[in-house]
Amino acid sequence: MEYIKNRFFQKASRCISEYQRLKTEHGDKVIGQVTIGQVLSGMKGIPALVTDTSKLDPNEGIRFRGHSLPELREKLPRLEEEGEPLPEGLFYLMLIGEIPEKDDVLNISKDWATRAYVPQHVFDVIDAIPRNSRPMTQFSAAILAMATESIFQKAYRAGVNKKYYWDSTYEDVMNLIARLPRIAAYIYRRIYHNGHHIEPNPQLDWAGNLAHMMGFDSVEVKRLLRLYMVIHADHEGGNVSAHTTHLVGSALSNAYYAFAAGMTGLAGPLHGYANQDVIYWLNEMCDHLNTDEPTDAQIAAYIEKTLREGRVVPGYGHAVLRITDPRFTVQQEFADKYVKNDKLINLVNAIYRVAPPILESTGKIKNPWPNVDAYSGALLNHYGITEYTFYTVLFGVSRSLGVLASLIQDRLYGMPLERPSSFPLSWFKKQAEGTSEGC
Ligand code: HAX
Repeated sequence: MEYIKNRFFQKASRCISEYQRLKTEHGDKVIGQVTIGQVLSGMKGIPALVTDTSKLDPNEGIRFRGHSLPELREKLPRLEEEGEPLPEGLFYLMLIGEIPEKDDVLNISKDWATRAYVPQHVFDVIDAIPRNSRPMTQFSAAILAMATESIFQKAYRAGVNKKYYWDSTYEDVMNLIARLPRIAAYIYRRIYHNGHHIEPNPQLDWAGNLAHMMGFDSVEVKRLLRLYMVIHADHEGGNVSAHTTHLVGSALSNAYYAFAAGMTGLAGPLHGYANQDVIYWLNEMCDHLNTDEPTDAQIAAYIEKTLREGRVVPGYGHAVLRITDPRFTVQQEFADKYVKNDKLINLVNAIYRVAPPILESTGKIKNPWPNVDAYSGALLNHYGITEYTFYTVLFGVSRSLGVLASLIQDRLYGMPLERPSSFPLSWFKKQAEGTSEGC
């Protein structure tokens, strides 16, 4: 499949000189200002990262290389007329910047199938971790253990010229993405199915094979996982998993190190863990109310109780978005089309009716609308993937597509070590008030 690599190089290499030219000729151009509020609020909104794969608009949602999710569900190649696009096509789009032909997508599927061999020591590492430890602990450790395979690391040690770093990183990225479904499914079967593992089927597409190895061979589950892998793939460069992968990669750490670090960020409750936290919180609410079909008034009271206790309502709010997440809407449309009367999905829909005005009335939550995690667990649960502690691993498999496509680009552009400045709190106080006394 060298032609995909060549196509990427042809398209992206035009930007290498632009990157360097901007740096040297326009290095002094001011593009924004940084406020103390931004620094003390987690650097929100500071234009500080270069990411080509996708861009998030607060009032519109995610666009991958300029295409919205509904557009991509129309335009990206799919296996069946009624099916969902293959995530391989989104990867191609993010990497190369063009909507692929069906053959390009099928070729990526084949390429990844040939790269999907996971070395035995990676399974040994997983098996050495207590079975009841969190799936994301096992997932991150397995990715790290696979760094023994890094082609970039060997090329670096052999003294390869830095302008070719992107080439061995491309190989690492393609190998890593290809192997993630096998690792994820291995962890799933290990924890929830007594270690009865299912061998991969190289004839299947990437997401279809993941469903198969987890033990789901129906058309419906494969369709859902293809959708899932597309909508979680990328969310521009500043979110924790993407930024961490980029940051660690900027030290020339190999793709395995960088992505494992990104996954430990995804594992946090304010990020990807939210998809399991939603189900935990819904179960907790139903237990508390002693019903799985609470009224709107009961839901409202429970949300208020959650806020009073100083906890977050998982699945709601966002650091950038100021609308209902289009990834939520896409899943809701999917459920409306294919699912009839599921109690958990009905509950998720009821919370969407009840929660936003309550969250808005706090006056401090900037986005009272649901994010992607508010819906995903209920859909997976409906299709039989009920083990919600596993959901963040599925998110992680998908997220590899965007953040690792970006890592190849980082290498091609020759992006430097990331190293912002930090100051003591007293310095900020001095900037604001002219004195650092009291700090
Ligand atoms: N429930 C309760 N309080 C919330 C809240 C929620 N859903 N969302 C925001 N807040 C609170 C914040 O904790 C913060 O409180 P303090 O001032 O007391 O610290 C205040 O409202 C202002 O926060 P914000 O500016 O609106 O939001 P942030 O950019 O700081 O945080 C989060 C964005 C997504 C982390 C936040 O909305 C949140 O905690 N949501 C719940 C967890 C969640 O769903 N995370 C997944 C987000 C999507 C994602 O990355 N998926 O992987």
